[in-house]
Amino acid sequence: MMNQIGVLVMSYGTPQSMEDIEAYYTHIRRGNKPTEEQLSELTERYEAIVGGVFPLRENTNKQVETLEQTLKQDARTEGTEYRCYQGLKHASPFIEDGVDAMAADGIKKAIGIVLAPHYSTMSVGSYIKRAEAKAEEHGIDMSFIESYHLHPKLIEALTMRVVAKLNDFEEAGAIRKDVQVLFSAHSLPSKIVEMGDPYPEQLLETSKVVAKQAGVDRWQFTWQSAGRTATPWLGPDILDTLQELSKEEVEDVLVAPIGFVSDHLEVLYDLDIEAKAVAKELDMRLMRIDSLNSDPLYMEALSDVIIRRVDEKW
Ligand code: FEC
Repeated sequence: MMNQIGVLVMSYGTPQSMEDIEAYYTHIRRGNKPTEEQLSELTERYEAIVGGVFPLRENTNKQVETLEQTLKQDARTEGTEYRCYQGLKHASPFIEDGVDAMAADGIKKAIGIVLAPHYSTMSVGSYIKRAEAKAEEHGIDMSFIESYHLHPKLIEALTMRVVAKLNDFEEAGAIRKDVQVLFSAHSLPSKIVEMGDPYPEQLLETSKVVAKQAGVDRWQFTWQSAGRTATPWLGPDILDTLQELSKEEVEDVLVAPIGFVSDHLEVLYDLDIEAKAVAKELDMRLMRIDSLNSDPLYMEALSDVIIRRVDEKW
């Protein structure tokens, strides 16, 4: 029998339908139901993005499919069958379902990877913990990719997107060097810093390298999408950053949400609707780089880290 490697591709997850939003939100809140007000606020955000559909589901499906094809096409995988399985953090198929599916197919060796390039104990770390526990139950030998935030192909894909939008700014009459580039990622509770979490540093590393390769001098990192809880979250938030930039009379802003790899609520609502509205009020022009989704370079970055890990381990 051909050598088989299972690849558990993990992603955040999104509801299947409008009726599923409550269960999804309850899962995010670790079993605590949202209030009516919280639920309708989230429902309205989904309605606002693309009329109540959930783009993350289709994007994740496509990423998993394309990654499997990319692995198959790589000459280094000849003689080994790579099979990709999906495991979502907050929706079905859950991470545990993905590991069960690998076990049902007789997979004995597997790699776990998250569709988020930067490591945090609260994000990628928690995906890994759940997959690890389930793999142990099934006796699957599993190795995890913790981060890939400086992979040259990821950097190239992001750089190309920054350059493309700077070109658009120029065509629209802006002065290229005056465009302020904002790299952004999902905020997390600020206690992660005291815990020595690598998340903020890794995000800065990606930002620095992309800025350098795209020839951008005028940039800064800012957080977005912080939770609405009483605990402090990492800042500054992008909406405050826009206010500050307006005081400095910045007119053109390019947002590069490097912590995300798909079109979904945090990009399509928090940036394209909320941040754009604030920018408009401040008389600023705001554009956003295109999301990676199933970009071939991104898929090659993922397949490269997976193949290398398999070679190292087995
Ligand atoms: O399009 C969609 O349906 C899903 C979009 C979505 C992505 C995403 C990614 C990340 N999150 C991260 C951290 C937190 C923390 C909390 C939290 C809460 C929410 C809520 C929604 C939501 N997140 Fe999310 N996140 C997405 C959506 N997230 C909806 C609940 C309502 C709200 O607060 O807005 C707070 C709860 C908790 O303590 O767990 C923390 C991080 C990422 C990026 C890495 C990754 O993809 O895993 C970090 C996409």
